[in-house]
Amino acid sequence: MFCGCGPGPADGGDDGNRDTDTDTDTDGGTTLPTYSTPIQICINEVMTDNSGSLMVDGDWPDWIELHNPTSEEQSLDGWLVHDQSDTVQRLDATSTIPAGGFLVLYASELDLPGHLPFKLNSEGDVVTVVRPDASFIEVSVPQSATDWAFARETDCCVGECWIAELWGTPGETNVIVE
Ligand SMILES: [Ca+2]
Ligand SMILES: [Ca+2]
Repeated sequence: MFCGCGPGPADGGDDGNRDTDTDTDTDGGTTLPTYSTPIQICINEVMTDNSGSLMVDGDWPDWIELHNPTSEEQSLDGWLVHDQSDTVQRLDATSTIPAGGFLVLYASELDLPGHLPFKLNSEGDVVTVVRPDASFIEVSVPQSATDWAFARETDCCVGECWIAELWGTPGETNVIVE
């Protein structure tokens, strides 16, 4: 059912801000759509097996935290979210992230606002967020123990800066608990 986003016309990666690379367009042909404001949303933190980290709507959902490090509010209207299952959620105009803010999506299979129609696999999963221009950001989440989040050491840090953190910080800035 879902197609056209992988490997995709853009470079993917997990830093969320490489849309303006020119290395995907060296033949002088079509250029990728560009935004007047760079879209730098990142997948900031993921929990695939939540039993005590975050309760929402009477449920303990798996969750995905997105972060907007820019100085402008970002609408995610029309963006897609999926994992390795076949289920895809299209976000609507209610999905916005304030400047410097966070958006937590609940992977619960509950049919409620803010919830996704799939759960995440604690044996390991891949979370993908697809922008309207079909470029995407993606994170491979390793096998995780109950209530351990897979989190960037600092918000939207680039590269191999992921750690496992008990409880995580859903909806708040990522901090390393020493
Ligand atoms: Ca799960
Ligand atoms: Ca966080």
